[in-house]
Amino acid sequence: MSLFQRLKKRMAGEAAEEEAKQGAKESGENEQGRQEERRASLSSRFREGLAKTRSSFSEAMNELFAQYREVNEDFFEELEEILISSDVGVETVMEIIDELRNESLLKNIRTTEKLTPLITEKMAEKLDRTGEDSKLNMNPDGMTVMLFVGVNGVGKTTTIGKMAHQMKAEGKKVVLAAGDTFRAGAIEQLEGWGERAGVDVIKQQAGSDPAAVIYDAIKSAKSRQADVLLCDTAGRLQNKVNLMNELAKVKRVITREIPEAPHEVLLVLDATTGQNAMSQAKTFREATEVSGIILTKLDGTAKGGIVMAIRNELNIPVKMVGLGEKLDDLQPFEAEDFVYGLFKDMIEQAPADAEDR
Ligand SMILES: Nc1nc2c(ncn2[C@@H]2O[C@H](COP(=O)(O)OP(=O)(O)OP(=O)(O)O)[C@@H](O)[C@H]2O)c(=O)[nH]1
Ligand SMILES: [Mg+2]
Repeated sequence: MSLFQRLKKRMAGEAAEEEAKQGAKESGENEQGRQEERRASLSSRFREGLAKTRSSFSEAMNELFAQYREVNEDFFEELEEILISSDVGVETVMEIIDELRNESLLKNIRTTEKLTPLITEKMAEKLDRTGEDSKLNMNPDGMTVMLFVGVNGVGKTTTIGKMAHQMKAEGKKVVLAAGDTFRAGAIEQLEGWGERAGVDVIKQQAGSDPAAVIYDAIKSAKSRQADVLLCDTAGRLQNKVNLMNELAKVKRVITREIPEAPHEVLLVLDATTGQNAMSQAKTFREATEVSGIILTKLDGTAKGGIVMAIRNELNIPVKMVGLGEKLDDLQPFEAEDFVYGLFKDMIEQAPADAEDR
């Protein structure tokens, strides 16, 4: 089944799910009803989080499709512009447009209407190109250590709070390490998240050596038999050599204590910074081994296309996305969910025969 058909099915399925949910409510809230409700609320959160991107994207696409009924060179040029202005990334856009051009010739697609499924499929393909696993790497026997890195204000501490909440809900014992000893108020901020999530925070006083804090945290977390240790770090500018060296030191300390750790080095990027996020990723990748990206504030941008640039041009998996400021606004990244969130309106409007292309 093509992706487009799957997405259309899903849309019908969700309508049915909504009905089932209603039914379950009326028949007195059984367990199945509650599960369905939870699933529906997760996927609707993804859709809500992408609302800004979707509305500006669909608006531009609707205008484009209204203007062009026939597939021609001008159409491709304008499509190219829309994608670039959604921050999809020039390299990725070029690939998409070239492939669309070739395939529309090959498949003899002449009307823009019939091109919609191909566009959604191309975009999903770019998101899924490496087929990479977006699952977090967990230590199967023993404590998992995750290190969070990134520039100032991208959402490292907030993401740690959200993740602690989720992991605790899954029944894991989580401990947080207050490795940002640099910024005023950073330790208290992490403690606040610790309280909200109901997990312990290991700290030292402000200004102490972050490597020492992390060392201490590993010992304490081990003795508490924690399943997961999430380590906060100070936001660092890409060009501050000292801070970058400090990060390398923190990582060495972790590896000395647990040879296969850190199990994840998660680079947190702010989606609202667009192409700047790309250059941050490149610099961090040079300074330290980044195992995954967490893209925050997707809810705050109309240029969610940045996910595609990151996925397609960096070769680092996007493991999770932040869709808001609340505890449960962190979601695993699923290419299909993303494309669905982005194209919902267009899929709805696509002609019925577009799906059996
Ligand atoms: N809308 C939205 N806001 C977010 C998201 N994630 C984080 N934020 C907000 O971004 C701001 C910065 O978040 P922090 O977690 O303090 O960022 P940080 O990377 O730890 O910053 P430093 O410690 O200064 O380096 C806060 O106001 C958060 O509420 C998100 O997914 N969506
Ligand atoms: Mg912080």
